[in-house]
Amino acid sequence: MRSWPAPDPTSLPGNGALPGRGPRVRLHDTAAGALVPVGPDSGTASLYVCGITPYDATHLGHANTYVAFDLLGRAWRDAGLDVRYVQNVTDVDDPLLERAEATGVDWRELAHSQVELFREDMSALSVVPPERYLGVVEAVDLVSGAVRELLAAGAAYRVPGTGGGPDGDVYFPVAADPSFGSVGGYDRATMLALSAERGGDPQRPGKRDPLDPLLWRVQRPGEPAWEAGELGRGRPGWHIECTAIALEHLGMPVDVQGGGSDLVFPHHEMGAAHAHLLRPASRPFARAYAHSGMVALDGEKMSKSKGNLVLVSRLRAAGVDPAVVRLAIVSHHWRSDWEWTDEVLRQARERFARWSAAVGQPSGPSAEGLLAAVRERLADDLDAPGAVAAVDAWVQAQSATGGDDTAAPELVRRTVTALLGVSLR
Ligand code: 5CA
Ligand code: ZN
Repeated sequence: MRSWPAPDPTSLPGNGALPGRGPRVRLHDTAAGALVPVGPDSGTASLYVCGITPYDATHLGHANTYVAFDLLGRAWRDAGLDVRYVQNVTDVDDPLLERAEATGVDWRELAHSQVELFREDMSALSVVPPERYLGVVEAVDLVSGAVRELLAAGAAYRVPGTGGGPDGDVYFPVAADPSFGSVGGYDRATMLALSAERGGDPQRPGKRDPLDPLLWRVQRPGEPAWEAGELGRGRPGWHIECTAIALEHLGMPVDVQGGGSDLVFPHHEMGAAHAHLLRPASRPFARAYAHSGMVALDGEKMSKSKGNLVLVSRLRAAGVDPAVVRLAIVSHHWRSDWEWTDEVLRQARERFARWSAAVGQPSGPSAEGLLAAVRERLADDLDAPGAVAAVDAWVQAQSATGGDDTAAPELVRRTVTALLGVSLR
């Protein structure tokens, strides 16, 4: 699948846009419950971020997640690393098919139109595109191959049909992975509750463990399906999709597996368990599991199923500068839960205007300390609000006392563009 146009390469770190280099990046790893260094000392860092299920894209919650991992990619580049980034599109799954059915739109068309909007939004938000952007539809053979491998390894089993359903849905036995549970660290009661809430089927009869997730769903009447050898016609379960794509296009372990905090369990826990059985010698699946906070609207998590959405495309259509939207996002810590309000947008607009005016001046206070401060803040668990505060302080000093460094305004502009991804006007 086509990704989206990249920002101007000369605006990115690591291309001579900024003098010197940033420090090694440390990030909060959900599995360790602590900050860990992420990415190698030199060479290429690998990143897999879970992509959208393409209906009702792109809301501010999605944008928050992809901007968070874009900050990581920029910090890595600034530290001298190359970045190999892969993202999926869940373009076949129950919620997408249900929405298509409910609205009378062909599921392929729905997915196509929403992916198109997502691309435009990501590009408008200056998010550096993944090197590989893959839908499940185009990765079906890869995913069914992984399911067959698990069956051959004894790490998958078939379940008889119930309630008139066909025989042969394939499930993964969570008991097969001795480290199952280590990503989220949840107790069993919590795992059962989250599984029921987030696409699992703990009530399904015939499973060895209620937590066991679906790997392959045999075709039901009217559902899309693909031939998959001994698995029969059907479609992939959700978690195995990301595992199969990540193993094929990044290899294992990946440096960072990312997504929103609603993916810790079951999605990332199950994805890791699948990988541990597929490539036992290369454990763990990821060196770090990183989870961005949830964006809410009117006190509730913004979600497609609830319909309480602020869409990036609607803001753009209403004339809001996407760089202002990005500034509003990076003014919040990537791991914190926060609420989108008109006030958040108003403050970002004002800050953007102050910053733009400041970098348009012929001179200002020296900005080398600012560049070092922004780098230091971002390398410390992507503390973008700390970096924003450092820029605020420079802008404040410039308007209060000014300065005679004629290179400073341009250096501030480049710092903000390259590291925060916010292009000032
Ligand atoms: N296709 C799957 C991942 S394989 C999926 O979760 N799709 S999604 O469209 O529901 O979400 C896409 C990404 O946005 C995920 O990383 C998810 O964690 C994140 N996300 C969803 N809602 C929010 C929210 N309200 N705030 C922050 N991030 C969110
Ligand atoms: Zn995923």
